[in-house]
Amino acid sequence: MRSQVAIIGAGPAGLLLGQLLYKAGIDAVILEQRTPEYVLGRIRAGVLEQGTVDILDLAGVGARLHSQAMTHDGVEIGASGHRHRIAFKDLVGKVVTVYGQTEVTRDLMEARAACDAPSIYEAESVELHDISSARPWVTFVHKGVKQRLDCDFIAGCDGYHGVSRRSIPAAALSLFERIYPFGWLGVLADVPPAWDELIYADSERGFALASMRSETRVRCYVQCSLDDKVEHWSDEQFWAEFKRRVGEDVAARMTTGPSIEKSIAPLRSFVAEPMRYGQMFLAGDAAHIVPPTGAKGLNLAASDVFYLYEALSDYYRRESRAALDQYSGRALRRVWQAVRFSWWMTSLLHRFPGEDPFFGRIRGSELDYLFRSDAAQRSLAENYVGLPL
Ligand code: FAS
Ligand code: PHB
Repeated sequence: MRSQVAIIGAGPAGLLLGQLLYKAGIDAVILEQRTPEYVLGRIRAGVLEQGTVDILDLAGVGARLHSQAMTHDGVEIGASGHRHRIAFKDLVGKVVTVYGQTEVTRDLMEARAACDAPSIYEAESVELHDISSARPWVTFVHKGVKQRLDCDFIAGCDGYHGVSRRSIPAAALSLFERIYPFGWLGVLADVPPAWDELIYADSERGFALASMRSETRVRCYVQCSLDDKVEHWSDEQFWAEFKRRVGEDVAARMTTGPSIEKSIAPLRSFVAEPMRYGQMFLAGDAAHIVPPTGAKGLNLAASDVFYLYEALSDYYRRESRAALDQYSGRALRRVWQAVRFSWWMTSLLHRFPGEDPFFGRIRGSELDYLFRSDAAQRSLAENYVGLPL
């Protein structure tokens, strides 16, 4: 089997790259270890930057998003018992789109199926070979049969635990990581949101986030300890804790309901440099992870993929390798801006176990400055809505 590009992973990064390459007439095969149902069952991101929406439109998959998504002109930050609105549209003239990653993935899957482009699900034991040569190749096992895919390029879109990054010799990689001493317990429930825009709440008991997927479905999170387990939390316990943190007015008017999904996500900042080795290019979580506080993970995957699509299009259209050679540096510049912002939002809004009192005062002073300063709010706004591609 042969293809111009082998894409490892059918999450948002792999599927979006596949769709962009298809539109450019570049053939690609996607190899995914799981089933489509499993991929769709993972509940993750909820907020899209305008740049991401534009890239989804470029890929031809924005129709349902434009008919069903909500746009938000701001978010609220809660601290010390009151909330302050960060008015994106007034501050920087941009908005964000609330549309779950599950729906983005579903739109991309349906578009790929409609153009009959090859995706091989349940592709096991994927291995990358000769990635630093001009003729890389991939092997995998599908339905018990070992197969080989020869290609010009490999796109490692297989997430943090994938095989692509691990196929790069350790000596060729620089890894940067920060593990946060807490996680997020998230609940999805079919109840109407009692908030118009997202609420990021810092409270004495810890962080909480009130988000949503639609006018009838909420996505809510509470900061939890690293040794917490989902089974430790009944729905009633979750809602009681969420209400203690999100603010009395919201707690008083909100409805609760049974969780249709409940999971704990660990929080880490992680970057692998460079995002390229030979003919293999990393994109999305395969190259970097951010704590979800800044709503950047999915959006970074989209910008990586856009840069890689442009570079591959240049190569196949004009036989130019310049953009391929610039890919890693271009992507990493935006990655580190998002890593910094996500680290800052996480440090600002979470109480760290055993936090020294000095840092606690610094955090309080930072929030006080944020609530008083248009300049500080403009800085948060321009990062949250997304820096230019
Ligand atoms: P993904 O991990 O989504 O996809 C990688 C794909 O590769 C998967 O389908 C996997 O099965 C496949 N794969 C892995 N190894 C393979 C192999 N060896 N062979 C073949 N296939 C392989 N971001 C936000 O913006 N907001 C959030 O609230 C948020 N919450 C998150 C919660 C959790 C638990 C996690 C893990 C991430 C969260 N993220 C969030 C980040 C998330 O949205 C990612 O940024 C996004 O999924 C990145 O997409 P991909 O890079 O495609 O990686
Ligand atoms: C979500 O809706 O899942 C979500 C929104 C914003 C975040 C993190 C998660 O920062």
